Amino acid sequence: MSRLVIVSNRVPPPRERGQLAGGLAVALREALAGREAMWFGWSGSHAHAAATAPRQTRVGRISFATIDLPTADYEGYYRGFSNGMLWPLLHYRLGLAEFRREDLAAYRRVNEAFAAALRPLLRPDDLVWVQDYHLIPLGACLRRLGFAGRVGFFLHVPFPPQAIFGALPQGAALLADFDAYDVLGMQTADDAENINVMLAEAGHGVRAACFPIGIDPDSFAAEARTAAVGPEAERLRGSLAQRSLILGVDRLDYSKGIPLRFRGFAQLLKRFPEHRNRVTLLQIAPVSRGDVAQYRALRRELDELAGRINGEHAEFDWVPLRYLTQTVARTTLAGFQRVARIGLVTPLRDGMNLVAKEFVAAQDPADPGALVLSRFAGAARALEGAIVVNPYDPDEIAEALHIALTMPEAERRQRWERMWQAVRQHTAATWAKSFLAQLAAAAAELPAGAVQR
Ligand code: ADQ
Repeated sequence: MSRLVIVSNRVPPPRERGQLAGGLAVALREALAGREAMWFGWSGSHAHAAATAPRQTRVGRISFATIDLPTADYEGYYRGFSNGMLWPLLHYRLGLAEFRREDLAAYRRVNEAFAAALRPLLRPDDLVWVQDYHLIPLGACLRRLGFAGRVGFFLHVPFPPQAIFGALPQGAALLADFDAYDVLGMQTADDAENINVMLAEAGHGVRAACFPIGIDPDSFAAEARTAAVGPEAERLRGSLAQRSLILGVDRLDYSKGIPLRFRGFAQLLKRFPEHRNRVTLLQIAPVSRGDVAQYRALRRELDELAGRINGEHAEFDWVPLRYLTQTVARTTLAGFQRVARIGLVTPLRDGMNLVAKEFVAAQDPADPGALVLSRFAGAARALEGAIVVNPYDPDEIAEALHIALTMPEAERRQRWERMWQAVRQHTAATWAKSFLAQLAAAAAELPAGAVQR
């Protein structure tokens, strides 16, 4: 079997390498298991000079190779172009995007530096799998350095239509970079359609296909079962005093629609007063990218909004909205999701949204909670049993919460069953397996006897 080479902005930190945990690592766990693999990315440290040799460590059959980056390059590449420009653009939020030519230059420099450090480590029959929007030009950089093996790319976030992507300065060059990949993966059919129209119009040969990412449903369900009878879940249950729990779990990010979600909850309390003092919304949103201005503004907005909603609606024995910006351990969260009557997932735009799938996996099949889900999350495509809302309309969120709170048990069970089947159909393992099968097949298409590119 060919060696698998994963490239992502960050690699798992040393303490997590023995037992891979956390987002991408969980998704890749099965793909990495049982084969030789290398994971390449930024070390998390800054360097003074541009070119540093990669540092390599090995844990079992996986080797981790990391490079340091000069502070200024990293700022322009990560905070500037990746998160200040591409993230809002790819989430349809042009008004929040900030373009600077020097950021784009740093983005290209860092991609070149990644390629230069990675190239000598590659073998001709490796399967190289590049992850996400930070590294779009990497494939083309590797080709320029003479790498002719198989390289695939997966975009974890949405891909917008031409009318939005077209606003990106020098966007044609970035679009052309996709052409270096043998396999191009998107989360949903809509994303694939959006990019394919543009690729075709620009005369590029590559086409994107859809590989919806998932979770490891059985292990998440088991974790939730255990955690739901653990001390934290017991404390949470005790504090609710029989009230129904509505749960929101997100990174503190403007794509997640948290302010409108809070307004939707406030509308519920206004328009459906029978739920007053009978529900609690717990929103867990650890600060992320706190050094980017738009994220600091979001935090201020939420602090104010939460204070206002509680000031207006709280009673002396009831605080309707509990809002935490600290991190909560993953296991504890799984338990909380099982305690919740409603999972409230209302991103304005989201590649997939794994929290929605985790909520489904965490439920008690005998008495499951209901999921209120934005139609603009990739997950809405698969989770047909969810109560789907337009997250821009707080009144619609309020109505969906009311429906969920009053839904008969039989309907909850029937909806949950459909969602559970979907969560088990598209898992982290099937995602990685189907992508890698296509990438491996890219070489098989070469005519017999042909020299590998
Ligand atoms: P994210 O934007 O980070 O990921 P999401 O898919 O919801 O969004 O979450 C990824 C992981 O982070 C999940 O396992 C979730 O449990 C965890 N997480 C989220 N909020 C948390 C919190 N408050 N505390 C602890 N853990 C939390 C990007 C894209 C998504 C896409 C994923 C995977 O934006 O659309 O689903 O990549 O491709």
